[in-house]
Amino acid sequence: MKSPFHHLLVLASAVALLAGAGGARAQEEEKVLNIYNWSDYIADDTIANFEKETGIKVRYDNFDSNEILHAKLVAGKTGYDIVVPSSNWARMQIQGDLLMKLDKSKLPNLKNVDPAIAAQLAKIDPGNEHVVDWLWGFTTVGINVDKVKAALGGTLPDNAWDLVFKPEYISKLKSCGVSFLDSGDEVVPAMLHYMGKPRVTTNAADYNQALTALKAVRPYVTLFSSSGYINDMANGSVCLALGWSGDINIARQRAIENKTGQNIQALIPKTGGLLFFDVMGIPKDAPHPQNALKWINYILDPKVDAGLTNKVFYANPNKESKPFIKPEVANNPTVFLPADELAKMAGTADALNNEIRRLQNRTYTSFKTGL
Ligand code: N2P
Repeated sequence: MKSPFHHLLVLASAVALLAGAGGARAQEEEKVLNIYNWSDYIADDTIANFEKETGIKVRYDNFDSNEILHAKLVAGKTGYDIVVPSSNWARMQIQGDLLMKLDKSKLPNLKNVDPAIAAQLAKIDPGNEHVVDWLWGFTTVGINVDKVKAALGGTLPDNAWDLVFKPEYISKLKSCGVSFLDSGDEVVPAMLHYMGKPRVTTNAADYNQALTALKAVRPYVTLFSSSGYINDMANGSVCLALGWSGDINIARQRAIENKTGQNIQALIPKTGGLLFFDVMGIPKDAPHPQNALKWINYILDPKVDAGLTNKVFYANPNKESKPFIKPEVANNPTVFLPADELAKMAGTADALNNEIRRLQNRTYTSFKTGL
């Protein structure tokens, strides 16, 4: 005999079923994805192919510094579904509860991620729960080979950092245009590293020394730029840049394609550049988190990741993408660093905090403004 509660049970499960269906419906998002990424950091067809594949319309905005992205994330309600901070900044954002945990069941392509890269990122995101590598590269020195050699009388210094940080070199290059990245978290750690100190430190005396050394080269910096310097190098109006590895390679490529006659080269400093990993994350208050997961999974397709690297000359984390990378890109040691060079790079394990950011900002602003 059926229990007197039978009808009640049937009713309860029917309600549960309906609620479940309603929940699923509520999860279906409008077909929009808002992305905030660095400029010059994507292939021509990456967005169009995603839109075709998913029917999701992408709105794509650019930034040029972690400082700007971080300020927006802290303020909240950015409207963005995907953001791409560098990993040392992502650590602060994860600790500040600004990024969502990823639903890995929606990311089958995580299987393509090189375990060595995942291990690197686990240092700032234990368990790889919040972020996935977009691309990685290093902060370094780029030159117009012919102009720099001519200005220096034929020879380059042994350590490429000398070009930007030693007055005897940079003073000779001012007349052909010198650009520095417009970010305290680039210029200050680069100088600290050049001086043989950790790129991230809380020692105020180190920052004072860095500032003194930076002030000595300030008269020779003609431009502060984190994106425009690409075209300036390509067309010959900047001959020396403290910039990013891939961007300098983009300048090289543009010079070749536009036949500007400029021979641009990214250098690998003898003492190593500053390694960075830029990572995809989903803001805690993202309006379209499901679409964001679809984007991350799409990017981790081997061909899509290879397309990024082929276009912007930064390494991707995808171990299955190698066969799709053009030989001239695969063989470029400033894209895929040889193991001995990689070992020399100043790593990213020491994340930032607000105290370090204050020290960096104070040093950088004083350097830039001369006050
Ligand atoms: C994009 C360069 C981004 C590298 N053009 C710095 N994280």
